[in-house]
Amino acid sequence: MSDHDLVVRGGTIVTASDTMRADIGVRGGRIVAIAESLPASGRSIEAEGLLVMPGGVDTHCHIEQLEANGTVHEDSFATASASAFAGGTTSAICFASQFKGHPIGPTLDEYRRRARSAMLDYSFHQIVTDPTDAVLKELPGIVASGIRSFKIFMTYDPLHVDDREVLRVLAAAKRLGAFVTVHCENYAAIGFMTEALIAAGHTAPKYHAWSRPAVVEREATYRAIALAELIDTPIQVFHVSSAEVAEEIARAKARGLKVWGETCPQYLALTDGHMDWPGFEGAKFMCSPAPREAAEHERMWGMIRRGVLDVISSDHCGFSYEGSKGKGQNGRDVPFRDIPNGIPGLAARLPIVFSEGVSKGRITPNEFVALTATNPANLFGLSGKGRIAIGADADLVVWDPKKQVTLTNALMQHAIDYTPYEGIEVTGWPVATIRRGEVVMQGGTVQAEPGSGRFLARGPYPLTAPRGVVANGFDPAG
Ligand code: DUC
Ligand code: ZN
Ligand code: ZN
Repeated sequence: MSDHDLVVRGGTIVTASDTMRADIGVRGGRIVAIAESLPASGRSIEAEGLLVMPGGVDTHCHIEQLEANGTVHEDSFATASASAFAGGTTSAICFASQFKGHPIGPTLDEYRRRARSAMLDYSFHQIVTDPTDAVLKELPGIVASGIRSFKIFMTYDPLHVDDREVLRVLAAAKRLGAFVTVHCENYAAIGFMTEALIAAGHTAPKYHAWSRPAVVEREATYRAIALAELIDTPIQVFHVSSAEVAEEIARAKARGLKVWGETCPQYLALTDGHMDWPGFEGAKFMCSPAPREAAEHERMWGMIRRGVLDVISSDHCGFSYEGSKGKGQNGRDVPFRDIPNGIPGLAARLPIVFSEGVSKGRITPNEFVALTATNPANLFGLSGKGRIAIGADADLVVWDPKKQVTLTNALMQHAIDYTPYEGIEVTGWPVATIRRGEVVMQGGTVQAEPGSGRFLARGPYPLTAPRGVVANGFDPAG
């Protein structure tokens, strides 16, 4: 009888803390041996001259998300899984969104049903848009089912919560031991700017960025941090676009608050200039917060190196350029306000971060692993994910650090008809992806059974516990 189902042989293992030349033995979907040389048994993957890293963990993906206007994001759990594997990612946290005025339960059931076709391992962030008393009563059951994080939006019409509602969600999360992620942009300011721009005839996609400059994000980030401090609830600020926003997180961390910061490849590789492409093309790059000026990229890498931003997710979003569900769903002559926000990036995330980060000497390979796998797994309580250690899930990516690739939409293997990263040259590319010991991508060919992805139920974990510090010793969360 062979000892291992799979041996990854001869590679350079890179974890968040160590680099070593060793073989990895896998049995029953887990890592059971890490040794200088393992005997031949089961299937082998030859990794001589290649890096072997934890499979990517993408804790911010909009997959098959249901919109209030009745549309559904175009990437299904099956197609998004294929895209994830193509890019070296093996697990993701996506979103189950509440519709305002409705209970969470039935909609969450619908997400659970849709996710049954997943091939990657997944969990959900529960988006809370309407924290009424009745909805707050649903939250304990949701957390007990393993959904241990919420997302709140400080802007967007069908999703936005006001400050009092932010506090209600933060307090509920504290009571339940759940972690809160926040989309920080000032709703009223964006509304005001949008009206002013449109009144002045500024309707093209590029004015999306003008309607929400960094100050709008910085103000909301400051406010979210202050509200989280009031309740003593740890938060992660999602998709930080610029250093002046990250500076608010740095100040919070320096004061000992439990505040973490996420950024995304679009804030390291795209600019506001992309939204000025001719005609409707700029819509391909419209996301919120908006990509900033090119000079911001280097400042953001500085924030990453300082540890202010400790997770890089994709914020993958499924709107094609063409078609009735895509960027032009409301027509192509509409003002920027009526173009859906969000860009796809699940498959491009690791290649862009590796190329811009490691290949260009801005971060080490170990920092790359920390940012794209280990930190997100730890922060969201995905035990067994994001590391290479005995007993961990055998989620691995075998990586060619020298391979040069020009990104094309075909390489993304998603259901979206474009990639905003088309034509970008990267150095570093995944040659095989292994999910729980199964080779699910090799040489660009994805092979996995729809439904083989597992729901990752997340139990309590200490990292995101409150600090136990409240003003005047009075705990407003009860
Ligand atoms: N921003 C979000 O917050 N969510 C989805 C897409 C986007 O651009
Ligand atoms: Zn967001
Ligand atoms: Zn998002």
